[in-house]
Amino acid sequence: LFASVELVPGDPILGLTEAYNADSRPDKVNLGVGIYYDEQGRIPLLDCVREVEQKLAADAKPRGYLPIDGLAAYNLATQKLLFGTHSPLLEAGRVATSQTVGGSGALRIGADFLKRALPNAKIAISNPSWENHRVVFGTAGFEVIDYRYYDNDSHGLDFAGMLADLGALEPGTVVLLHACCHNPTGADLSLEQWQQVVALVKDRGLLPFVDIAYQGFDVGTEADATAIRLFGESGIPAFVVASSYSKSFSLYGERVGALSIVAADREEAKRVQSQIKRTIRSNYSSPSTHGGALVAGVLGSDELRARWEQELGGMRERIHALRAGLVSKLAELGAPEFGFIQQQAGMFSYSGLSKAQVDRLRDEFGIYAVGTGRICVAALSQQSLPKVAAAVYAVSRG
Ligand code: PLP
Ligand code: TYF
Repeated sequence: LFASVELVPGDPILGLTEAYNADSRPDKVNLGVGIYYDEQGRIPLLDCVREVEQKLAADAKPRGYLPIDGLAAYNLATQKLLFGTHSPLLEAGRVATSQTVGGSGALRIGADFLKRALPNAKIAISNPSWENHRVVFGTAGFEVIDYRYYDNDSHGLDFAGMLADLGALEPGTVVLLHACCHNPTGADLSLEQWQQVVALVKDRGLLPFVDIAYQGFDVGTEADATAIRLFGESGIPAFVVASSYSKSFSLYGERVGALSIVAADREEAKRVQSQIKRTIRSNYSSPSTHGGALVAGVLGSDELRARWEQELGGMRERIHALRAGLVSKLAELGAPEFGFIQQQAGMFSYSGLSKAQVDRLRDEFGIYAVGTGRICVAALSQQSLPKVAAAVYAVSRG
């Protein structure tokens, strides 16, 4: 029956972890997948999460289904975190939010909804972008086009190219934007650059689709939501936000995300939400209970929320220190040209290493990075740093 079914190549990033796991070298380092590891090389379980989890276990509840669009307390807390506690959009009832199966689920439900609502719209994504963006929107039936984003030579944003390409898009085109901590490059827009992009998007009648998977990993939860806040203040009639707590709560496997759609008014938001619910219903019916309850439990308590901000700040500051450490080690070794790594934001750095250099890192040193040269800085440790710096230096001079 399935004789003609073709074998699909594995995900390049997740495939790296498989290869890493199979490697028997004791000092191997996995800088492939986008996961934050602590100094001991473990995925942290945040204290604030542990506390809610213990309370939930002590007062164990039956597991009924959640509503199609998830836990109301979770959605409300998510809206405040994204749009601001006193957002006029929220007060006007213009935002329809649904708990989704991770940020990935938010992207896919959003894509399916948009394809139905705007069947002729195309989507523009940054070049490069998280590879799954192209896959998700392509699978939902979108024609995916690129806009310029990254300049390999300067290791930073190609902002002029970005503006030129966005300015040439047909009105009505959906534009996928990374709110902060761009995956894979680590190159972000400044406040002034965001203001220009928001003005351009508004002028041109484009539909922003903001992906925020790393809120709190660059500057803080408020500052990292700048793009959402600016679109919120801009007066545009609609935009979409896909958000994820996978990283910010270190809850990768709980699949905690949300889709928020800003509509023109309360009544439009209601109609949009009814469509979103239908889309979810026909995919997975309703989200799971546990992860949402953890996040809602933390964000619903002033004390636990403050502790979360503190723990998130700890992860953020540790990444900043690892960036600085890597840059200074490389400079010490005689490779000062890697200074740009310190300007990049979030978990990732586009290191500028070629595919051949990445292959050498793996084969000769047991260091795993993505073939594009993306390294996950959040997977370094003070212990692995000297080895990684020496290896990067060696392959960059080879
Ligand atoms: N968007 C971006 C840019 C990401 O990097 C990721 C995860 O790596 C996601 C969305 C999806 O996150 P989740 O694991 O919550 O599905
Ligand atoms: O490292 C990255 O860019 C991601 C990580 O269900 C990832 O691809 C892995 C699994 C998943 C979502 C994201």
